[in-house]
Amino acid sequence: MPFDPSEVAVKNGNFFGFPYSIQESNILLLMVPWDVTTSYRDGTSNGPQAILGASYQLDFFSPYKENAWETKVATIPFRSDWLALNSTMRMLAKELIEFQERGGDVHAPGRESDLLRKVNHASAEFHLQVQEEVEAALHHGKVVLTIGGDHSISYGPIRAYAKKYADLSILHLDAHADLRVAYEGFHHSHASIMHLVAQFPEVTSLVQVGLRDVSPQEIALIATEEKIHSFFDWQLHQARSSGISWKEQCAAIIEKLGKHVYVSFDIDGLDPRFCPNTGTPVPGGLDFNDTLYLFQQVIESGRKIVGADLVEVAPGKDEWDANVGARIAYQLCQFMSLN
Ligand SMILES: [Mn+2]
Repeated sequence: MPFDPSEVAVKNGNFFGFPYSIQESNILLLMVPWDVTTSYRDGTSNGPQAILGASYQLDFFSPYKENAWETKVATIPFRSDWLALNSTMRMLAKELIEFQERGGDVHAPGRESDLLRKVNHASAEFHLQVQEEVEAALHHGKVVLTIGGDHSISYGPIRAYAKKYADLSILHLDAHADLRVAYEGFHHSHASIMHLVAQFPEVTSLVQVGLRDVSPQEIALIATEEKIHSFFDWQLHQARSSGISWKEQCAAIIEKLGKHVYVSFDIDGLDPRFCPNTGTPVPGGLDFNDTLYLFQQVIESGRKIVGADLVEVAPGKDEWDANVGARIAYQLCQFMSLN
C-alpha cells in the first residue's frame, strides 16, 4: 500500500512512522542514548526513544519543502547495548561528580582517579563506535541526523563529518558555549564538546548562537580563537530591541559559515518553554520559528546543511519536550534534504 501522509502513523520503529528502508533513504536517523557526564539533571538518555514516540503524532506538511513526506528518512535500529553501557557508566560518573561536590580531587591517586580513568576510557570507545556508525552511513552517500543524548554525543558525528569535508562549519545553537576543558575531569564532557571539535583542523568555523550561560574563561577563549564566532543571546535581543531585524541578524550569523554546514542543536538554545525538562534550562533563548527561519536562510544563502544533531532533549512527565524535539528533527530532515 502506498504511504498516505494523512493516515494514522504505524509505530514501526521508524521516526515519523515512515515506511522507507535504510537502503532507499537519503537521510538516516541515529539514536544515541547517552548522558554519562550530565552535571545537573539527567534523563537525556531517554530522549531518542521519547522523540521517536512523539514523532508518530506529527503531521507532515512542511512550509520549507514541497511534499515533505516524500523525503525518504529511515531510522538505524536502536542500540540497547549503548543504553546499557550508559547506565553502567552513568552510575560511576555520578559517584565522581558527587565526590567532587564534597570537595574531592579526582586526579589524586586512589579509587576515584581509577574510576575516572575507567569512565574516560569507556566514553572514548563509545564515541568511536558512534563515529564509525556515521562514517559507514556517509560512505554510502547518506546524510545523518544524530539524536542524543547529552551534548557529548556530537563528537563522533562531527569527527566523521570532518573526515568527509575539509571545510566544515558548525552552526551551534545552545545556551552554553561548551568550551570547557575536561569539565569535572571527564575528557568527553557535554560541557567540553565544542572545545574538542574546534580543534579539528577540518572545522574551519564554529558559529555559536543563543549563548547566555558562559564562564569568564570561555569568554576569553571566544575572544582569542579566530574560528569561533559567538552570537550571545543578550546581543541578539538588544539588536532586535534597537530595530535590527532577525533577517539582518541571520545574515550576520550566516556570513561566518562556510559552504558545508553541520548543525549542532542543543535544545536548551531555545527558550525553556520549549524544553522545560532539559538538563540545564536557562532563561531567555531562541524562539522556535526564528530558529527554523535561520536554517531556511542558511539554505537560501546557497550553503548546504550536510548533517546535524539534536541533543539534550529530556522527556518529562508529559510528551511536550519530545514533541518539540520531534518537530525540530522533522524540519532538520527537510533542510538536510535540500542539498
Ligand atoms: Mn546547553
